[in-house]
Amino acid sequence: MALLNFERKYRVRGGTLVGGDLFDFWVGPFYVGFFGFTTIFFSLLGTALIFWGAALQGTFNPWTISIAPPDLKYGLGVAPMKEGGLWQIITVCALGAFISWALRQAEIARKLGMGYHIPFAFSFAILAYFTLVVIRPVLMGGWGHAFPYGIFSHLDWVSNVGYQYLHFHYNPAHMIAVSFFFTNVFALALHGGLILSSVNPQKGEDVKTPDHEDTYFRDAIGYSIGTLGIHRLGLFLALSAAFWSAVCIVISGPYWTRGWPEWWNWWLDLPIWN
Ligand code: UQ1
Repeated sequence: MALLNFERKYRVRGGTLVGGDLFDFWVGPFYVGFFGFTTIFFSLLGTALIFWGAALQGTFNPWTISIAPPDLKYGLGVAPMKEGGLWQIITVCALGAFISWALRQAEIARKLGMGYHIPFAFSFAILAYFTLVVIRPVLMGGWGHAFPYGIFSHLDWVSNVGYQYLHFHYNPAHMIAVSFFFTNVFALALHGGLILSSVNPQKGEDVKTPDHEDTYFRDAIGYSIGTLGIHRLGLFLALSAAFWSAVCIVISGPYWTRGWPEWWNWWLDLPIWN
């Protein structure tokens, strides 16, 4: 089917969450909608504020630009513009843009009568960011616990916070998150390899069917999860990786303040060793 043919079929009015028909149009290939406008608004404003912060800092080197959150002395209050207030407004813009994007995904899904799996999945990425810059700082009583917006500076923050808990790899939720990230890579490598091996044959050879794919794994390991199942598994693995990442940072500080290796003393303290 030619591209413009199915565009006529699917680019129809309706299904909007906000704004009725007012924003229900396309610009070139892009659906706009109310949340298209709010996405553009928050991203342009946020980006402009980052450039202002860079100018105040006196550098436009993309590696070293850094917008720091307020000092801990400001607690959970509003900080002066040049002392973290900029970071606070940029955070509002970032959340505004991310949430607008998720709602735009939901509107497009509604227009097409599809499920909400994509906005649901993206919301886990938003949750991970929200946990870092809002939930954990609020639980710890200061915006200064959030991370700075800069390429090197946020890496320094991750390293410093990690060492604050002595050895972050002993954080049990971090262990679960990392395991999910690795399992994701494993599953995507298997899936990508399997699909290419069956539907991208050499010249002159036939494309293989899902039966071939199922049989490959039954021959290899006695089990196939199926063509729908692998995508359910993939989404589960990806969402779990984001979820446990959020858990591992939100428990560091609000729940556990010492080194993570020490947390495992519960094991040595079990009464069964006597
Ligand atoms: C699989 O079983 C399957 O079903 C046919 C796929 O679908 C195309 C896959 O991509 C993969 C990777 C598997 C194997 C996965 C498990 C968990 C056995």
